[in-house]
Amino acid sequence: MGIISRGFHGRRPPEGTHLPPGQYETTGFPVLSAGPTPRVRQSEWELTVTTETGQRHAWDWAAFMALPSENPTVDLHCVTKWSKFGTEWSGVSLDVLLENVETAAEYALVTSYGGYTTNLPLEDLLDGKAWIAYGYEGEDLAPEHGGPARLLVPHLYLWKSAKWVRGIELAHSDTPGFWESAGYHDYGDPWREQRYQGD
Ligand SMILES: Nc1nc2c(c(=O)[nH]1)N[C@H]1C(S)=C(S)[C@@H](COP(=O)(O)O)O[C@H]1N2
Ligand SMILES: [Mo]
Repeated sequence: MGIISRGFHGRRPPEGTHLPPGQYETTGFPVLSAGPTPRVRQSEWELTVTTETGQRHAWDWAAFMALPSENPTVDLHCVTKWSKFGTEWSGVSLDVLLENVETAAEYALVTSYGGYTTNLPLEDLLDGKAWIAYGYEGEDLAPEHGGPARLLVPHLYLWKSAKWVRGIELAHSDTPGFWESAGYHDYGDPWREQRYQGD
């Protein structure tokens, strides 16, 4: 990967604070899905990255599992106002996945099995800020939480963490995803309370 600047738009939490403005802590793990849970077998799962020039990179489950993985512990913040602290995941960093992807794109549109989409700046997927997660608390990621694999981008509201992830389309321009087209904020920084358009 090259060329683009690696700024960080997300506001960092004040020291010692876990709870963004307007949020409350929950210890449960609510399921929020806009439709039915797609059942995707590992054997038929594939993740593709497509660049702005049409270059296509694909990983089947075996190729994906052969990549080095990490065990991030992160806080989750849902726009419906619950936050969950200290969740433990297994996943492959987007830095690893995009290492050999030649692109000058600034935006990513993430697509899911089932049709969900969400958009974010490419730089928000880089520098240790995002993973393709396949494990949760030491177990396979449950289907209702996005298994076999989901995007995990915890510094933005959780609607950006696409469950049942299937593709990442890199582009020079920003295309709003499912919730972003329905009035949610284009970026979604919980520390700036960017819930809806105009926030
Ligand atoms: N594919 C897909 N991903 C999705 C959603 C969805 O409906 N479909 N919902 C989003 C929303 S609004 C939230 S809050 C989180 C919820 O994740 P959870 O169900 O694991 O708590 O998933 C996000 N990712
Ligand atoms: Mo959400």
